[in-house]
Amino acid sequence: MMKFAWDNYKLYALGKNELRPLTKNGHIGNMFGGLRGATVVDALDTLYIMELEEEFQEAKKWVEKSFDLNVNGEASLFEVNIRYVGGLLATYYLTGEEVFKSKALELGEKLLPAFNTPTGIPRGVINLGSGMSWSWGWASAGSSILAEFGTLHLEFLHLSELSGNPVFAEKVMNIRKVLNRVEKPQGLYPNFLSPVTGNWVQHHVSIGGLGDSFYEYLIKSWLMSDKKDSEAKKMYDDALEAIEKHLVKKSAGGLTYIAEWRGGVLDHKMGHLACFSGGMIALGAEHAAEERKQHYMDLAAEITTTCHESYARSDTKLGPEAFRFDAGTEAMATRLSERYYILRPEVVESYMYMWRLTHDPKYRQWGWEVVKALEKHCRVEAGFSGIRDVYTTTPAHDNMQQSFFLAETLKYLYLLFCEDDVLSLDDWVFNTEAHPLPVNHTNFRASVQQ
Ligand code: DMJ
Repeated sequence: MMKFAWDNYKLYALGKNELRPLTKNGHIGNMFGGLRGATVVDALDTLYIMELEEEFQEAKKWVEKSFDLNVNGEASLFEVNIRYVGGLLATYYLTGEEVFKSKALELGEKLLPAFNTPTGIPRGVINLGSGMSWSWGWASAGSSILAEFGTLHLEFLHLSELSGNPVFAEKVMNIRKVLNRVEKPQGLYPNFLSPVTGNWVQHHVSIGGLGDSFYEYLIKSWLMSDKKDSEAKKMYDDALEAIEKHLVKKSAGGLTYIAEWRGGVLDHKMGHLACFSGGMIALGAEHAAEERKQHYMDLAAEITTTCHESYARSDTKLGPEAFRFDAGTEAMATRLSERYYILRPEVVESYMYMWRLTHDPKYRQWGWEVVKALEKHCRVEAGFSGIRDVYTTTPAHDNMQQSFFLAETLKYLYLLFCEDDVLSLDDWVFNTEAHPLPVNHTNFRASVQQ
């Protein structure tokens, strides 16, 4: 599947950001500020891990010869960080090849002006040429988004480690300081924060979109520091406790889910994005206090089962963008606009963690069901495509092979069927785009002591 996805990207779209597999051309989009080759950079480590050597060399050659960082355009700080910086760092650590390190550092420097705000909380959009930055037009009152400014920590610590320049670590440690200072309603972290005042702008809390990877990076920061960054661990433990108290619910049919919270009122909906949380909670459970371990492992398994149900209850056996638990509905989309599947990884990500941490064979079976469904409904003549409605067996295709399909979905599926020592969870943490970063078994210099 990886070879097919890559070969078609290479044939029809090399150097563009994504492949359009129906029209057999490339897509550029507006997330990466003039940067190109998002699929190349996102795919590098997956090709390498899968030992697709020829294909890895093709991708590497593109990075060496054609990857231009002197661009001028509006980029999402978050997306550039998780896909490009994360992809380059991971490939450097896997291969030791300097080109990936130097590109990561050069790109990291270009992201720094986004932090020039009164609080140091970065804005979401940055012009990679001029360094000007601003907030997303859709984010209320010029706010910054929790999942965006809260998903820089892992990559930025490695940028400091590799460059010897503490500035990257200082930027993300300051974000943590601001978050520690601000009052949390019921211990929860709302999704919108003002980069000017450092106060919340709205009280919407979600472990899905807009919040998700902030929580993921807390537990992974602790793991990546070889369990030295106890502040991150405490923030994770406290946040999870508040989430469990206020957001975790059981449906009439017995399915455990994590609702969204709007100023105290619950929205009984789970996004596909929220399905990463089964894996995250399992990863944290391993290191929880003895008396809480089993409790968190059970919670992780229940959430993963719910996400599996969202797949199993569809005609394609792929899950919708969001599913609900209201008016008699259980784990199904109720709105037409939520029935699509864009090759997202979160459900197989949780299967991979659950498999590694429990070795219950059902997770491999569930992963195999996804493989079969992808082959049946998403494989088209020239690549893999998202589908517009998971509840019909003849779905229309969206004509987009997302770069995260190669970075994450196929990588997690591959790891689900590998031995545990392939990228062992003791030695690597995966950034939120599934790019593996090494655990620092020696010591992170600047970061943790500050
Ligand atoms: C990916 O880019 C990352 O996993 C991110 O954290 C959330 N969205 C996509 C995949 O769904």
